[in-house]
Amino acid sequence: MSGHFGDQAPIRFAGREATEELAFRHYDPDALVLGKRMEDHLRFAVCYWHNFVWPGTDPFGGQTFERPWFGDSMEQARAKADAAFEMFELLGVPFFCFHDRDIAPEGATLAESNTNVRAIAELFARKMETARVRLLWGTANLFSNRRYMAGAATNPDPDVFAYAAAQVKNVLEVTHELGGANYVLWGGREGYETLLNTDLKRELQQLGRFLTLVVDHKHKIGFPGTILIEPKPQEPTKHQYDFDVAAVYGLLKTYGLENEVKVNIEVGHAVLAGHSFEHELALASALGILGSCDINRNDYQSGWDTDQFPNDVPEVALALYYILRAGGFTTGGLNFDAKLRRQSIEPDDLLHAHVGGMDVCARALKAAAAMLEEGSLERFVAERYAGWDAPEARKMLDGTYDLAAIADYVERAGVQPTPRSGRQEYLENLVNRFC
Ligand code: XUL
Ligand code: CO
Repeated sequence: MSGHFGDQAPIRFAGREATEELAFRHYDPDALVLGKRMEDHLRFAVCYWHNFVWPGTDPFGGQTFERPWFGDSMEQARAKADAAFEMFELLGVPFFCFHDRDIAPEGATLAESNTNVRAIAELFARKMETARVRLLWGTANLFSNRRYMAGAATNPDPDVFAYAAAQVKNVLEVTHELGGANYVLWGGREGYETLLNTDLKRELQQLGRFLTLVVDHKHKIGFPGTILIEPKPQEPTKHQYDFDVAAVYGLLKTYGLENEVKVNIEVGHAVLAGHSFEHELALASALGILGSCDINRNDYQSGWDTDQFPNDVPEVALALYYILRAGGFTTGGLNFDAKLRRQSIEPDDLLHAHVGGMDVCARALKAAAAMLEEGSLERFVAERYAGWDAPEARKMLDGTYDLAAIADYVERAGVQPTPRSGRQEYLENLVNRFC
């Protein structure tokens, strides 16, 4: 049957020697890496919004993509679902993700909008009876409509807080019914433009209460998935309360939610926060809140969120190295929160983008696994801190020694630190041998 992607056959692994353009050269779902299938390591997801909703606009120009399902009718929403599931099948991805407003048109009232979302979710459920694709996460769009221009949970108007809470309740329940592995809260506009009109302390308390309400409802309905917050430092608002992993951890600690909520780390958001992707991953792992990833890349020149498909193997390899070291994903995965460039207007540009991204991640996974197996990096770090295993060193950390006792020890033992090389260049060369 010919669909949106013509008579394109499902895309298969064909190895490095593949002659067809649309083939996986590295992503072999069944290949074992560190004893686990590649598909189960990477847990790829296709996002609904950039692929099937975004019209190709930029600040200077309007729509460049012409998709037959663009429009506000339920019929178009169903056609969009058909194209989406066609693409999931062609790519063989195990997961997808959506916002409520991606999948169905907004109605005149929230009840009407929720009915539309439910109708498409029922269509998804029917399609999922035969399709292999599963839901990685669902989320509510609490940022596009003008009612949310001053935030959702952090809005000065309690009616907006209530509306947002009701919207999240619906999508959380729909996500649960579709067997979603996670539920995501991206801050959207949870931040502010100017302090001159903002009660920052009050807004933070509202955000804490909102998060608690969501977690309580998750338990009430028995949703077994993970609640994830997706940090982003700015854009759309000048100051976002969920700036980065550290800021989100602070929020979670403040509201006693650090064992309930994890993070969905996006490459481009890490870059906007002035961090590297692997820094955010390593920090989240150290704090015990590493959940899932939005995998894309950002333009280091532009200063905004360009959401490009990943194509830098060493960058992704380092990221996957820290994910593997953290034990890999449990409920999380790699969601391609990435969009085409606006001149890529052919239907198969969507396929090329994902095939390339999946191959980059597969190459990176093999490199990361090899780094881990070879062990030099881990050994170097372990040896660098080996001094802490000595009895006197332990006493400084376990509370045996106070400041005075440490000072005595320095005198008694004639402690004289000897600087040692951090060997950064050697380690960078080592990484390059695997990528
Ligand atoms: C925005 C962003 C969102 C979230 C889901 O920058 O990344 O698409 O991933 O709301
Ligand atoms: Co994202």
